[in-house]
Amino acid sequence: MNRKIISSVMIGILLLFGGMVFLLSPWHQSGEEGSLAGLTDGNKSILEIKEPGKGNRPVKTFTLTAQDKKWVINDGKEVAAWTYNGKVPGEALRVTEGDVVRVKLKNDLNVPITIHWHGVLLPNKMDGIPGVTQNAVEPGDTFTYEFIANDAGTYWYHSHQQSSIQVDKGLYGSFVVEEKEKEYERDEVFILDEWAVDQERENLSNMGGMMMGAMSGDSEADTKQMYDTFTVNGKSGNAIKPMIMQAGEKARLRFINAGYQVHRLVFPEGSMRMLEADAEKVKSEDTKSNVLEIAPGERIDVEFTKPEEDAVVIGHEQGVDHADDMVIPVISTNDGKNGQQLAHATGNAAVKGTSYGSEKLIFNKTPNPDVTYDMDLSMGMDMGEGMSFQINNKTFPDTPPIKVKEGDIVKVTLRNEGRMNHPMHLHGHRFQVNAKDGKKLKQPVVKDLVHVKPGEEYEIYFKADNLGEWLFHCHDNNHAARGMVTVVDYEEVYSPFQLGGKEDNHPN
Ligand SMILES: [Cu+2]
Repeated sequence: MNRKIISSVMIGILLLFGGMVFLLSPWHQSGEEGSLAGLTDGNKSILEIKEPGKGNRPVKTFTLTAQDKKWVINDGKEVAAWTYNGKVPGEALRVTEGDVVRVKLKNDLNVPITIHWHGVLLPNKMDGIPGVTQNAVEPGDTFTYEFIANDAGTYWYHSHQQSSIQVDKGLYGSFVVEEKEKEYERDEVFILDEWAVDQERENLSNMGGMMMGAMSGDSEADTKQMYDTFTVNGKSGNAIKPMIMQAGEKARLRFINAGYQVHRLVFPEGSMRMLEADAEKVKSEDTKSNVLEIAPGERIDVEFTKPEEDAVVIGHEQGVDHADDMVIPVISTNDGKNGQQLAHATGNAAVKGTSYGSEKLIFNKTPNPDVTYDMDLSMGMDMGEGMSFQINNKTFPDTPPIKVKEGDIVKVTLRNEGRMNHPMHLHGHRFQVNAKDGKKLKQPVVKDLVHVKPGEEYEIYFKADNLGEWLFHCHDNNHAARGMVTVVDYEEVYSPFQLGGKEDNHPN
């Protein structure tokens, strides 16, 4: 071939490459500006929705200050984190069911932020979505969140302003609502995450990863490329503190996946039984599996029983890059051995958030829906905006909303036509998963996040019983930032807030 042709082809490839780096970098967000279609009709502002009385319930008060912090993940691995109260994860919040929770957010960062209470059923104006339920909290400002913690379970909180960037940088923490009568004395929270410690690598491989993922069909290639370190409660490998437990001792372990990759944890055989998924109790009669799969954004609680051996580990399934970063040693004495070098157990078939039926259902038989919505999840390549993640071939804020009236029963069929995983999360409601791939589930599951893998289809039902404007989006925040977001839009109410604007409201 002619040398000139070769070099002009090379230049073309380089230009394309360079353009993609710009277009796909996390700082290049698609244009969210103005009011959302459908969110401006309705007679009542979401700020005027009547709230339940708080009576003389106990009030638990917290202050969360968002601030910069150099965070040490492990020796030699330090990141410039954004934190709530100087820690990654942020301050762990614990209350008792029925408490009034009052959290004052103070913003000492130089970017606007919010707090979203992931999984908590609360009034719309406390949901923390900039441009939908509030204005982003500007640097130096404060905002107070207040709601009743009605339902015991494991939750988490995180910023919902530019969440693909802000959650990535550490703006998240656990929120546990304890039962009035606690079943387990020993109760621990573990938040799983991935970090791009080498920031320079991040932008480049973000693009490369997405491209490769799209071409190779690897459903996680985008995030695998981008992140080089796994963490448990902000630490990795031998910096993770072991749990000290005696043989036969039982503990409740609450796992929260704050990252964008699926994590599979391998437990010693016979030591793990699932208790709850997304704060809903499950019927886990079968305890044969020792592998727990946790989707991005998902919470799963298990009962763990310490085996006879002195030291064991709960570790990430092998065969995945950085698996050795994610290991929780469990040892019987604090004698300096930290257990990290122990062999991981080998796993059998994994259990996950939809493996067991829920104890309490919303619908005892398949209801007749008032509203049906087919949600096709797909990937697109738009040369103007880079790679996009679509709902019904549109990207947010142009995605068609799910229009409901208070009291409606809503059926949504989620279908993943792309080649990447989409953990879809609904705010302000729980839904019941009734069918997968066209087949009725023997045991329906109540959740607020369903992990839709490539080719899969789920039928979910929920009751429109919480007036407001509520996001329904992919919890791989990189996908949300590139369009995979829609809104459950109640006819009766409107949002007085705007996307973009001088507040710079960017919910994804
Ligand atoms: Cu997704």
